[in-house]
Amino acid sequence: MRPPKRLDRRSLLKVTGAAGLAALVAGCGGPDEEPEEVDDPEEEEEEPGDDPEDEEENGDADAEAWADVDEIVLDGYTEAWEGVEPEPIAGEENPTLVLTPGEEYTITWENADGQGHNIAIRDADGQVIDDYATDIMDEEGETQDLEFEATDEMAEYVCEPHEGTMLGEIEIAENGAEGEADEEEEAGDEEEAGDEEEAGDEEEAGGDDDV
Ligand SMILES: [Cu+2]
Repeated sequence: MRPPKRLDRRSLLKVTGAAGLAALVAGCGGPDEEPEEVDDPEEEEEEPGDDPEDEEENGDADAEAWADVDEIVLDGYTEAWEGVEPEPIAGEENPTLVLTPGEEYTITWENADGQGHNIAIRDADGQVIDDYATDIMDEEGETQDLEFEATDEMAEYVCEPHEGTMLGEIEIAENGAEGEADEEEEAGDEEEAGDEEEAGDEEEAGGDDDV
């Protein structure tokens, strides 16, 4: 009676992976087309008005929206990072990223203004974690990937040359993996009956009692 959530997630991963590859290939030395950017004004109109208070109150909904996310897309402007994907951060400046510890993520960002930017992940003390810092890239339209595994200590992502403006928070989801993570435990089979090992300690009493 298990819901097919797992399958959905797997196939989704494959699809995004392939799309990511295609985007990469297209971005390398190809023509200046950007197949990924599809302007769809209608879609924007359908979005309800931005209501910051609403967003803050919907912490659970946020966590749910981030549950299956493993690819994050940002545009790098000197003024701020701008969210592109996933949906909850689209169009947002220096969006907060909600990550689940132990999950692998890729941040792909595009240099949107031709200034020298990079991306780094820091802990709460402002220290870069595990060399998660990319080389500075200053060509407009260029993209860069940073792959990492989320950990509890991650607190912020930043462009090191512009840490005053290009800095966003990382929020670590607690128990975010509950019920849907890559658990391989198929609960149920209690096979551990039967092996009653006989602890054969036959006490050798009274060895040294020579009287
Ligand atoms: Cu920058």
